[in-house]
Parts: sequence; structure tokens; C-alpha cells
Amino acid sequence: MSEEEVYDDDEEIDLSALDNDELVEQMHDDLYDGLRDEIVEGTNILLERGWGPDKVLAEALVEGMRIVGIDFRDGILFVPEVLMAANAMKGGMGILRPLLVETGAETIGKMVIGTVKGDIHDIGKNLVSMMMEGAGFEVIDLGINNPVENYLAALEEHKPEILGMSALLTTTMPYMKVVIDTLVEQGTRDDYIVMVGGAPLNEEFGQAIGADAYCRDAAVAVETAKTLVAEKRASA
Ligand code: B1M
Repeated sequence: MSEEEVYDDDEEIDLSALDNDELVEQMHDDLYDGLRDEIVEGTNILLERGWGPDKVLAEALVEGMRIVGIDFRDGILFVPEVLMAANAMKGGMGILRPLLVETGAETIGKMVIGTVKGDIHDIGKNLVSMMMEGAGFEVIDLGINNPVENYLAALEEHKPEILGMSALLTTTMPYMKVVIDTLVEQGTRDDYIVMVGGAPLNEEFGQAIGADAYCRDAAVAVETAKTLVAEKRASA
């Protein structure tokens, strides 16, 4: 490779000099590379050019994260890269969120998520939260070590479509059933889509405890959430 070509690769791209299509394409690349400052700048440029926040969200950010999700699922990207992409996405979302609230645009959906009682693993859950936010969901993250009361209070307060639970220990995963059984006892089980995940779980376990879906990873969680929320809204 010539010196000139190296120089070209290193040269900073002037985002404001790109037309809209080129800029959106560049933002997909920047999200993929986890470049938060560039995503913030690109988001502002599109808004200044008169794009609505919902259009910036859908075409520049959500589409970019969809590509990240696919490559994560296929083992091309790994956890650190996805965390950086999600962080860049958050930069753009920080600008768009207040504007979206102003315009009253309907969010893709809302999820309460937390790691279950007795369990302090949160890396995977955080990744799921970030990817869900990246896909346009509003996420209320309850953190780790949640007894059933925490989930119930959050469901009551935030009225989400989805309840997400994470467990990484074989000793804590049965607690998911405690939460679901409590919802059944209260007669509110069908008010929510219950999605569960964590390394020791599998499809069979998800079914056995009465969850709506077991999610192998964060990308699957996003796709599953989109599908199940759309189905729930269509049937309402
Ligand atoms: Co712990 N730990 N750990 N640990 N730890 C495991 C889980 C273990 C498998 C390691 C081992 O022995 N090989 C083992 C469990 C064995 C078992 O249960 N059979 C274990 C143990 C035993 C323990 C302790 C008991 C150790 C001890 O103290 N003696 C202790 C438990 C403390 C407690 O929770 N009460 C403990 C502690 C810790 C640390 C604190 C040191 C640390 C956690 C730090 C943190 O989370 N902030 C830790 C870590 C890092 C691990 C390993 C090495 C990595 C977990 C991880 O973050 N994976 C883990 C070994 C392993 O899994 N290979 C291990 C990366 C993450 C991205 O993947 O969490 O699977 P994961 O999330 C994925 C999917 O599962 C899915 O999407 C995520 C992203 O794609 N997903 C969801 C997860 N949650 C979801 C929720 C959804 C949807 C999808 O809802 C909709």
C-alpha cells in the first residue's frame, strides 16, 4: 500500500460534506466501529438538515445496530465491540430521545429487565439492555439480585410490554419460575411478554417455567422482542 493510501485511510471524514445517503451509510460504519462522537455529530447534521428524529432513529441508528446485531449473532463481532457500538448508539439516542418524546412518537416497546435474586452477574444483561435500547426500546434496568417484589413493583410502575430476566447460575435460574408463578397467582401473567436468558438456560427450560421466549443472546432478544411486541399490539 502506498504512503498516500495509508494517509487516505487515516484521514478524518468531514461528515457535513457527505450527502444524506452517504452520511447514513457512514453512520452505519461508525456505529459498527463504536465511534460515539461521530454518531453524535452525524445525528445532529441529519436533524439540522430537517430529518425528523424518528427518521434519523430508524434509518441511521436502528439500521446500523441491526447490522451489528447480525454480525454479533454470526460470531463476526464479539462482546467488547458490541458494547462499543451500543455506547455509540447511546450517544445518538441521547439527542433523539427528548425530541421523540416531544413528537409523541410511539416507542417500539418497553422492557423491565433484571438479574434474579441471588445472582450478581450482569454483563450479559447489560448487553441485552444496550442492544434493546439500540433497537429503540425503552429499558428499565433493575440491576442485579432482584427478589420478586422488585419485578412486581417495576411492572406496576412502568407498565412495560416485556419482562426480561437474566440468570447465570444453575442455582438461581429456578427463581425465574418463582417470578412467573407469582404473576400467575396475581392474574397478571398474560399482561406481559416474559423473556428469559443466561448461559445455563435453554429453550426447554424457558418452556418448562412458562416463559414466552428463551433468548440465546442479545441479538436474539432484540429480534424476539420486536416480533412478540408487534404480535401483542396487533392482537390488542
Ligand atoms: Co461467575 N460463574 N460466579 N462471575 N462467571 C459463571 C456463570 C460460571 C459458569 C463459571 C464457571 O464455573 N465455569 C459459574 C456458574 C456455574 C453454575 O452455575 N453451574 C460461575 C460461578 C460459580 C460464580 C460464583 C458462584 C463463583 C464463586 O464466588 N465461587 C460467583 C457467583 C456470585 C453470585 O452471582 N452470587 C460468581 C461471580 C462472578 C464474578 C463476580 C467474578 C463475575 C461477574 C461480573 C459481572 O457480571 N459483573 C463472573 C463472571 C464474569 C463469570 C463468567 C466467567 C462470564 C459471565 C459473562 O459475563 N459472560 C461465567 C462463565 C461463562 O459464562 N463462560 C461465570 C459474557 C456474557 C455476555 O454472556 O451472561 O451468557 P451471558 O449473556 C448472554 C446470553 O446468555 C444472553 O445474552 C447475553 C449477551 O449475548 N442473556 C440474555 C443473558 N441474560 C439475558 C436476559 C435476557 C435475554 C438474553 O432477557 C430477555
